[in-house]
Amino acid sequence: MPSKVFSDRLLAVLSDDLRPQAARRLAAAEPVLRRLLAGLYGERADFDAWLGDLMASLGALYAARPAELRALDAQRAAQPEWFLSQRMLGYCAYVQNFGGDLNGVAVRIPYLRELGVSYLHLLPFLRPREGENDGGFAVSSFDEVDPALGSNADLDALTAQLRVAGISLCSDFILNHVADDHAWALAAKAGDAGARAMFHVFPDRDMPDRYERTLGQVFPQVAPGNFSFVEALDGWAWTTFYPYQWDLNYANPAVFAEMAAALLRLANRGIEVFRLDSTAFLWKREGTNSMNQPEAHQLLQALRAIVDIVAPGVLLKAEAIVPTRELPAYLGSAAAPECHIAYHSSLMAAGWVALAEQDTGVLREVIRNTPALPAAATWLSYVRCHDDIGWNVLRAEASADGGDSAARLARVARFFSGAEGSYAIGAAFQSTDPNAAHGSNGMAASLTGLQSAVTEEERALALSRMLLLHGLALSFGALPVLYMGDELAMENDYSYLHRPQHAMDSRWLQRPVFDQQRWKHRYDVSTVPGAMHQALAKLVRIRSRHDALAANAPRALLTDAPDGMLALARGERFLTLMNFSGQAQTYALQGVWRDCVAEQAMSGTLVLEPYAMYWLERE
Ligand code: OTU
Repeated sequence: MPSKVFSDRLLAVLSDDLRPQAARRLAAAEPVLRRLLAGLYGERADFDAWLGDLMASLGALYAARPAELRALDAQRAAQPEWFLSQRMLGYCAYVQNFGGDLNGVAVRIPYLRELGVSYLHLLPFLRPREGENDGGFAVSSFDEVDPALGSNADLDALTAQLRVAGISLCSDFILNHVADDHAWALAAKAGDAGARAMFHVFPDRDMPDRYERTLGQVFPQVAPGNFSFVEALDGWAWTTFYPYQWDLNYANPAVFAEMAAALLRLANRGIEVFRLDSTAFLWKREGTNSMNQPEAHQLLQALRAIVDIVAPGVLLKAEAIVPTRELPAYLGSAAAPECHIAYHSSLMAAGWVALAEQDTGVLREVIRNTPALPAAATWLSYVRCHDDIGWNVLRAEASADGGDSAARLARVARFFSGAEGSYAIGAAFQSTDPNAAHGSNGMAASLTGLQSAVTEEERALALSRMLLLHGLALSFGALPVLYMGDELAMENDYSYLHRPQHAMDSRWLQRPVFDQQRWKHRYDVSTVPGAMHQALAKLVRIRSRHDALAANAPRALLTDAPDGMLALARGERFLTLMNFSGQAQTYALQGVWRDCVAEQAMSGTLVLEPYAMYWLERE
């Protein structure tokens, strides 16, 4: 059917004043959308009718988009690289830990502004499953705020206040699975065939066993296997994560249409960025690990085309914790854009490897494997997050020297669980085998030695290591996101051990409640939280003044630095030097530079003390 038929279904819903703009956006994105969806679902007899209905539903969501957000759309469509600025800074927190509830988060807006934050990722706040819910990652309703955290009206008020403060709200959009008490799951359990088809349900173990031959495991200890028997279904549901998180079946076009509409309804509440959770897992294929499949990318590109039509001010962020070589695909290309932002989990993990090994070999390899990006797309850099630091993404880089990557990464994991006289206090995640590496948990401060520090000198070293990792995230060329508590050097939280539903999941070590006492000391540099906060805030300020540090400004790895160091040039005029080792390192500067932190001129051979970092601009 001709393009016009589908575009008309969308346009028909709109008022006269909206139609010209919508028509322009459709001309640009509708052919792409149709091609992608035809590739995924075109074989179905009812494809044209389905697509027509999808377009009509997009039209209704277009019409419902508040004027204020439409204005933001127009502004951002005119300036699509707005989020690449060196003035963009992210902050990530759980609502309940940071502010108690959504209104409590609003109270902290001045604190965020003072730190220079312009992007706030609040971890899941939609109505979760009753009981265990994986920190909110098991969603029962995409249309309701978790009553424990507030109401939909509170969310609307928060997005409005954040917008005024110049802060974009980012929400998780958990599109791979829903909770087993989501309306679709309940209907499926009650015998509704249409609802059952929203999921991957198998009557017996035949297909699950065939898939299992090549599938990996995300939670091998607490949730082994990828399928769960559900009595009420009299069958096996695909459950990549916990048994109560049912994977959605994107081979069913109804799933795509429903989820796209759910995302846009949230966008119309003022959410400006969506963290697309577990994007790697969206499409299943026998004989593979069912990750990073071409169809997963087509689905994301289709979602992007929809956003570009209805809400072009909105950003999509891919959470795909996959090897470096699989990452660029999540950002798509100029011809087929996908997400705007993708977590660079390899860079994050490699920073920690460099600390553990006092050698930047793996980190350099990751940087070499990080390609230049299409315009208006970038990496998300971070020191750590609410999940574990996953080591397996580094398998390729960790064996680039010909060695055994599993043994090497297992050594790193042991280091961060505190073995072998290490300064770190953390926990290995999801592996009982000391020779296997899965992930490591712990707050940055605890993993860098603050919690184990006894002397002033040890505390100072821990602080240097924390700043070093933050310096990497801030200067790499990305959208950096701080993780709540790190800016105050908060340590591990062991309270999860007393909560039976969390005790098995050591990711809760790094999900503490915001520490009001440390916060009060944030200006007092004689305290650890104050020293951390002020030093970090200074780096943020320096970064904001240098367009050489903008996300996609040029970056080059300098090869003349010793193995324990990383030297990154950001164009001709900016240089960051980082010592990841406990030994002093030297670096011969060419020409005269200015140390942006100490505000003094530097030239000749520079000595970097253990874990020291310099941000230099050319004089
Ligand atoms: C994501 O993460 C979330 O960040 C986790 O908090 C959730 O538990 C999970 O999805 C399920 O919703 O593999 O790429 O190894 O890195 O669970 C998606 C732990 C993921 C996480 C992993 C994960």
